[in-house]
Amino acid sequence: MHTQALTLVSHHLCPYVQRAAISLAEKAVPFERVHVDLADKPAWFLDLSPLGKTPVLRVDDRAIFESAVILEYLEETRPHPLHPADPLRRAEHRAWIEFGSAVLNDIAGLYSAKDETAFAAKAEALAPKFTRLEGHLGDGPWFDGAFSLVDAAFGPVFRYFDVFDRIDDFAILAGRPKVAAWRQALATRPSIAQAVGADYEARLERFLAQRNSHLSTLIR
Ligand SMILES: N[C@@H](CCC(=O)N[C@@H](CS)C(=O)NCC(=O)O)C(=O)O
Repeated sequence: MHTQALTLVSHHLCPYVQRAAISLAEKAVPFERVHVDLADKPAWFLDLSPLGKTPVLRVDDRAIFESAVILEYLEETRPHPLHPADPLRRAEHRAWIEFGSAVLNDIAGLYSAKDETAFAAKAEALAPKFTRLEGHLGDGPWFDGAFSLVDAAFGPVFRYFDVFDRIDDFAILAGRPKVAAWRQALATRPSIAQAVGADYEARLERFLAQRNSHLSTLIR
């Protein structure tokens, strides 16, 4: 029985924060959530977060940064494992979580691309990563057997596409039936659905519209 108070220092749109929120929900671990403005970082946050990034998990008066590290800490200390028991499979899962981070970097490149050419280049870099996933996915509904941290990492990835799809059909995920089924399964998982606030999509759309990017011009 853990008595430590957990606080997830968050940003409303951060996909890395969502990973930790999903893990905590899957493990039924109570926690508080505090949101920071990353455009105007408070001093207390910079004290806790050496890289100035969310998420940070406060455990009583200590603080852990980096989402992958937070996930591992929760695996080691809380019930309901989300990693496979076999070390090799667990290593594979960690690798695919890293792959998820690379996909998130590409997504940030996509929504920040300044013009149509740069946008197309970013979309071209992103699409093969989903082809790779299509080749790796099995019969579903989850990435590999039981719901795992890889699923927790990709729920926030597909959430971006829910908003992108409302702007235009960029066909980045098209023609990949296993990816489509996985995306749908992830969207219905309560821990994933509840990892963001009810106003997430409106907030993301506002954020994208204000980026002075190619995507911003498509929103307007
Ligand atoms: N490698 C980090 C990435 C976290 C990250 O990039 N967080 C973003 C928000 S989603 C952030 O805090 N950015 C603020 C900044 O870089 O100034 C992790 O996995 O926790």
